[in-house]
Amino acid sequence: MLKQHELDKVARTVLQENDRGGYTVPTDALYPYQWNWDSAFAALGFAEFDLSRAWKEIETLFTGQWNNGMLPHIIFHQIDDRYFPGPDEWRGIGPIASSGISQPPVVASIIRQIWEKNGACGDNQVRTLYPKLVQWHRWFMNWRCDNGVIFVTHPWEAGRDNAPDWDEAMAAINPKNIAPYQRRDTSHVDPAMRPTKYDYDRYIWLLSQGRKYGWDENALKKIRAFKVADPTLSFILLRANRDLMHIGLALGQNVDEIKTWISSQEEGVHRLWNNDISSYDSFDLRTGKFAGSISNASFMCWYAGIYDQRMRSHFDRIMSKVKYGMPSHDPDSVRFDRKRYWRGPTWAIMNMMIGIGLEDAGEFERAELVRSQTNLAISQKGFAEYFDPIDGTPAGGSTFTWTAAVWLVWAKNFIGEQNG
Ligand code: 2M8
Repeated sequence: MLKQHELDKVARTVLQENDRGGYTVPTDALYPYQWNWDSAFAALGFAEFDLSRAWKEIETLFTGQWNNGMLPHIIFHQIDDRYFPGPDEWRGIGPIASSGISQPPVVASIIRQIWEKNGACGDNQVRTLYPKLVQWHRWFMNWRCDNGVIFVTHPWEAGRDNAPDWDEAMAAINPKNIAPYQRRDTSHVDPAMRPTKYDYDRYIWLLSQGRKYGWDENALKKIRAFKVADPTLSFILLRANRDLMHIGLALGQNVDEIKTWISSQEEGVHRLWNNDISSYDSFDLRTGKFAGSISNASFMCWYAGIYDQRMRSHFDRIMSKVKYGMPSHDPDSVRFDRKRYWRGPTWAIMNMMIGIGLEDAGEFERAELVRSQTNLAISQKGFAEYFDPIDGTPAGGSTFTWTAAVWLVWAKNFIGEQNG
């Protein structure tokens, strides 16, 4: 096991080696492009030792912003055949080749975090980025909001690709007429740690629908086959809107519009509460049915500033069963699969957001528990994409950008009441 300062050095090296000049890939080969929320976490990591590089990361991300405000989930700066589906499949309509959907909008919160930590450094960057953030958040409120709850139109939009949250909605899709395709992910990573072919057929079919309608949200709105209200997007955007309002006020901007978003979301997130399982949950907006899934996103309520004590008992129950951080799905569920991606493994970024939320809520012991387990995973097993939450086995890609960033900015630092 490496010592803390040695790990710091390795974490910095991971970020530097994944740097492709102005943007950072999540990891080499498996994900050779710029991903939206990965990039935001990369910026947070860079801000620990190279502030100008941190701002550059976010500026490069926004070079891919579409005219309608959407910030794509992947920006294809340079063609790389090691990833599928690439730019020819997606045919995004932005200034740079991109995908056609977005991803959890952590950027505003990360910008605030970096800006506040570094005083006046970054004023110019924040002033330039602010209107772009407003445009992006407005896109979410216009196209992904149903009475205050935020929904996904593709599992990749939530970032939790094969989570059990989407099982029923995915089962309702008949992926007919998709052209034959060849996956690349399973040539980089053990297929047992990745989504199945059944999932990929549906991912690709949903993508082909978007492409067919030229990513015209107005047209797509009428034919959507997948529309699931999601705690990841709902909670992350709520926090991001609060942070955006804070930034706007600091810049002397009128934030009335953002205030209306926040109030509508504060009302809306309650719709995610599933009484049958006493938890925040996803629900299918087409059928009204809950997914019945207690996931790591269910615990992001605190991150959104919803200080709901009802999630505590699930938190304590689940955390008593694992050693390496909050699993992406409830270990007591029959759908729990400890190695398969978003159906069980633990993810450093989710742990960090859960921990930050708990700390904000004054729940220092619980925050420290998630932090110390994440610390254990990384210090024992390295900078993996995700980990088996029970025995810590590293899974997915290695030398992973966001895991390195989480180490530098959060996992290595003890959380106690005195720090709160
Ligand atoms: C994973 O998703 C991509 C598609 O976006 C994939 O599997 O090909 C997810 O874990 C997602 O949240 C993440 O941003 C991306 C890159 O790390 O990989």
